[in-house]
Amino acid sequence: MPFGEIVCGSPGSGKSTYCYGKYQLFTALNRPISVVNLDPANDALPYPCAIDISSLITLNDVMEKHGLGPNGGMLYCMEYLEANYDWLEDRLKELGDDAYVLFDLPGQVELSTNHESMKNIVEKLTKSSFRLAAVHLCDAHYITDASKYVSVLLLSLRAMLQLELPHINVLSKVDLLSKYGDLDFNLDFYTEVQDLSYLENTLNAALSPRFAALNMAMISLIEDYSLVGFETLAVEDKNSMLNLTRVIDRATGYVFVPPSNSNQPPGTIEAHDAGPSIRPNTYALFSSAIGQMQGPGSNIRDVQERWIDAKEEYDAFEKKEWRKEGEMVRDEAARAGKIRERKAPTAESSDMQL
Ligand SMILES: Nc1nc2c(ncn2[C@@H]2O[C@H](COP(=O)(O)OP(=O)(O)OP(=O)(O)O)[C@@H](O)[C@H]2O)c(=O)[nH]1
Ligand SMILES: [Mg+2]
Repeated sequence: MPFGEIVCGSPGSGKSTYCYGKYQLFTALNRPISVVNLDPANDALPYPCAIDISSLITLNDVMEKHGLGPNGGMLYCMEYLEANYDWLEDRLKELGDDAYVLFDLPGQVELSTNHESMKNIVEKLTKSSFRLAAVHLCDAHYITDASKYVSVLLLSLRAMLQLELPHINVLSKVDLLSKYGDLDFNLDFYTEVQDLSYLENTLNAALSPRFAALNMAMISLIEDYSLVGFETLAVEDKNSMLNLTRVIDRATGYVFVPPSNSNQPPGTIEAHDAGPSIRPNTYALFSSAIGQMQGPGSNIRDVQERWIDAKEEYDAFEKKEWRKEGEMVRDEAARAGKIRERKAPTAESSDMQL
């Protein structure tokens, strides 16, 4: 049964970068992954692409041929993809039953909030036995302003109701948060969508009384349904990526057990007596998907400490560790080179053997 993620979110929220980051992480972990580009305007793809909508239709062609602007053209492309769903289906079948597929969507939010084509495509994928989760990225920058945070909450709720999939909202680019000054509340207030009435003072200070009241009415609607929550993501941070992966695996029910003959993942230390029979359990990092969430980055207070409260100290520490690691790799390579030199038969010794 193939699994996958519908990666959606507003323009520039980091969808394509996330797909590339996940491709690199999974490749290092020997975990299957294929990326499907469904953005017909994406002409500089950062990742190796298994299926590219551009070989079916491109935004430029549509704009030229039908005299449409970029946004109308994008909706046309999605309707065209829906009408030609068999094109996508045939290519997905070629990826096999064990595929794990990331669908990189365009940034137009209406595609995941009110336009029907993407919803219909998702329905068709689910019917063809795909187990999917929606990963909805929102730029973390929006939590620095109360009224923008309210609109991100509404947008996330709307996407959840539209796509009808197991849904994970993500505040992306948390590594940049400290640049925008102090937050009004701790990070967990925003991710856990705790008692939002605390936003009242901030909204009253920033908006006219009528708009502040409207925002408060929207807040109470969001609280009534208590559906929205957020994970966090800093795409270049391995712990952050692993934590988000665990959350998504949990939502889809994916359990990864590498084949018994799989190689040891790079950077891990081989136990002396680790034969092939115990290897899958040793390296099945994700087989605990249904277990407790643990590990660095799984606690939101740690995320706050890493990226907001003590970012500079952590950055300096990581830099030092990378330097050490680099030196170790260099020394190891030099040592291996010397051993190879010693082992290589000289012309004289070869003659003697003959
Ligand atoms: N610092 C930081 N930058 C990020 C992160 N994720 C993405 N970016 C940057 O954000 C910018 C936009 O990223 P994209 O991946 O192109 O965003 P997108 O959502 O695919 O954009 P569209 O396809 O245009 O909707 C790029 O400059 C990325 O390098 C992150 O976690 N941290
Ligand atoms: Mg993109």
